[in-house]
Amino acid sequence: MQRATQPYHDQKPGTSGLRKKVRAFQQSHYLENFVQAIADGTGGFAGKTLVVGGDGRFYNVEAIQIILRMAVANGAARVIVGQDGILSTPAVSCLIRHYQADGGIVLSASHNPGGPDADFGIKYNVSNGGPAPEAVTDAIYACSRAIAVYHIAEATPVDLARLGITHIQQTHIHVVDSVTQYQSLMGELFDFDAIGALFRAGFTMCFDAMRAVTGPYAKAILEHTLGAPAGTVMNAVPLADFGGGHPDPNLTHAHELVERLWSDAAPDFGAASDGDGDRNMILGSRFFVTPSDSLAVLAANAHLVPGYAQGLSGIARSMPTSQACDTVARELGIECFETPTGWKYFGTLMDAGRATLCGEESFGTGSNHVREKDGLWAVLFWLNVLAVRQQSVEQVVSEHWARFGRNYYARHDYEGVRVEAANELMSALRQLQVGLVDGHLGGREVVYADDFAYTDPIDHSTATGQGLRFGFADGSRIVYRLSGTGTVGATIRIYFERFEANPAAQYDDPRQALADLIELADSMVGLRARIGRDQPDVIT
Ligand code: VG1
Ligand code: CO
Repeated sequence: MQRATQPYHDQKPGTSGLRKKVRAFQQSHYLENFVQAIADGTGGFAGKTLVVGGDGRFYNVEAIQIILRMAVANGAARVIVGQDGILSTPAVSCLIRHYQADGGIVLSASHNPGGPDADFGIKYNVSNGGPAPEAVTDAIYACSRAIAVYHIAEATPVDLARLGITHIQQTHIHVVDSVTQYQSLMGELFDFDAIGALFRAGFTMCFDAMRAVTGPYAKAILEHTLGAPAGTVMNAVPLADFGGGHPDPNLTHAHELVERLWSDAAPDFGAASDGDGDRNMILGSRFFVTPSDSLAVLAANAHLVPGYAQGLSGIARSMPTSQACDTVARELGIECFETPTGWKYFGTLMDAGRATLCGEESFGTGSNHVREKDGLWAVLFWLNVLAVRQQSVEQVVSEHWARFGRNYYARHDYEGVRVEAANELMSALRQLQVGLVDGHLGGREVVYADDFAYTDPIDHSTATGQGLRFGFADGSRIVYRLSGTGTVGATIRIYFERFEANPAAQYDDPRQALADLIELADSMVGLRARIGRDQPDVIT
């Protein structure tokens, strides 16, 4: 059935798909328009195989039923759906690759809160399993602005609880177990026997699923397969509103886990994942591993893990991610790439066999086993490394710093800032950059000052305006970016990094090591006064 519609003009995908308030998605035809734009912008769904699933947040199931009826009306041959509509983002990527699907639709707003007054999102992934590159999202956006009709079948809702195949017109709708395929991929990469032995020897861990999508995956793998005691996974049942919290694995939002890891009865290892299961936080007993360090440690220890024992082809990190992994890449004699923020920029490098591990400072780590970042994968990688090295998290990281030096790192986020104030701040910073190279800022010599631009080494596509960088002669830097995933006002992110080669001179507290840079970032254009804030909302 064909229905007439009118375009919405705000359906431009951001860093990771289209994210809006649930209420925005509930506007008449809003979701339908975007799904039709995905079909139209990718050559139609006719004859294609798609994977569909989401993180279980409010509106997940309603959206899936609409997408299924639209896939039917647009002529799709086959749709693979996770049971109860549940699929983590890395599991969608895994299934697209496993079934050699043409693409996939992920319903999630990741770490943003869920519920009728909170956030929803929709993202299209292409046939390599990764987020659509910009050329594709541009085409989808263009279609969304010109849309006049969409296609939707009349059909009763598909029973998403029941595994198996339903036929509607020419389309086979295949409801699959959300975990099985993903778990089998993890079993190929990691030494499950060694990790199981670690648990049998009394090693303790706590995994916080934050009432989001990784609960069923973590239970199945950690508790039911690897033998971790029941209760190792906390907040394991996905809820439509994540229990009212932010399912964001950092020291601020995963505070329940953090309290346990800093308590007298702290387990040996702590980890958390986000709403859609692609982020991870790694903790030791009273010890926090920055995501940038985690990437570097995994790279330096990859030879200990079966799936990576044959060596890494290269490492890729997003520009604001610390340069800790660059040092490891140099030592290993492999390539290291610096890309814009967002997992979509890693796809070409992994497809071309140039990057094996990829990471972002925003608690994202992954590899070429799928084309998304993967929270539980990072946790299993750490467990495998700990099982082989028989050391604590703190020992592993301290030895890493002693060998490679330490990149002190922090990110400050100012959320819900007035859009005009944020834009004015960015223009003031751009002004300040003019003619700044070889000059000084706060007593530091400036060696570069620019707006990060990127040319993909594989397909030569370009991205500009990816973050204002101020780099200093001692290797330290400050980066300013506006977030592309928020749904209210603007979010300003400021990233600080400083390298210390000599372990003897190291500070315990990164805040101390970065104090001068933080002060400078505020004073150079009067940041706090401009946006009327005393302190950041979140520090990671
Ligand atoms: C943020 C992170 C970025 C990440 C993106 C999607 O984007 O900074 O590194 O790729 O979220 O992650 P932004 O534009 O808000 O800085 V997820 O787990 O929200 O899909
Ligand atoms: Co996420």
